[in-house]
Amino acid sequence: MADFDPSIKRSPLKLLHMSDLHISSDVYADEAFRGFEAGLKLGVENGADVALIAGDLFDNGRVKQPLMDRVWDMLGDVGMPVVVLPGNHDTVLVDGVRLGKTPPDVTVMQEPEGEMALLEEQGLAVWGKPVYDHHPGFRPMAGVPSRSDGHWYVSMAHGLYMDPPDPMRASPISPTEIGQAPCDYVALGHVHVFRDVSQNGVPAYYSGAPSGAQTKTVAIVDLDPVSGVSVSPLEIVLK
Ligand SMILES: [Mn+2]
Repeated sequence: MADFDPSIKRSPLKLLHMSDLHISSDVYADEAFRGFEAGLKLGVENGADVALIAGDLFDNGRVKQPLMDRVWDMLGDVGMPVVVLPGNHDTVLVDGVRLGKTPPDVTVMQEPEGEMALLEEQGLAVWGKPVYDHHPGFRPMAGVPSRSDGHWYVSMAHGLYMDPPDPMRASPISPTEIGQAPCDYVALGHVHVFRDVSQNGVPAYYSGAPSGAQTKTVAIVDLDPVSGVSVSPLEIVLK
């Protein structure tokens, strides 16, 4: 259960939650980039304090270096810390092979067993396990560490929420894994539509993708010490 222990002092915090941007897509390269730009802009306009990208920032390993550099520049200039969890399409982001030099305020998670990003100034801890092997044995939400301090605590996961689970599908996420996560919020990616899969009082959402064939969205997440957690989809209309 998400806990709101009154003895722990937390300040309100606003997150921009995006996923599945698929920059450099062979199918909709231009739209993917404009969706990324539009999503960041909505986050800034809505006063987000932190941006979370829950996987599939890039579509494939053929992304050109100048485009990658431009994406890092834009994330570095957005005026808030950014945490990126590599998804199954982000082969350029894992192993550090092509990661290169990312801006100081941009964290790209790398640890195969999961890692914690601690944003002291924002009072936020973010945990995530990057996708190295997109197969049924990889469980993106297995082993979420317990809450260790008074910060807001968010888990990011790139995978497929299923109830009931299908043992043949890759990167599964179960209702129990979400319901037992010791987190204030679970920021999901992989499904390209905004979707609420909260369990047992733990808020968990897919943000949807800001480009592509479905309704284009990002999510704004309000973490409030008094009223709790609220999540709103923001629709993106690309001209
Ligand atoms: Mn994916």
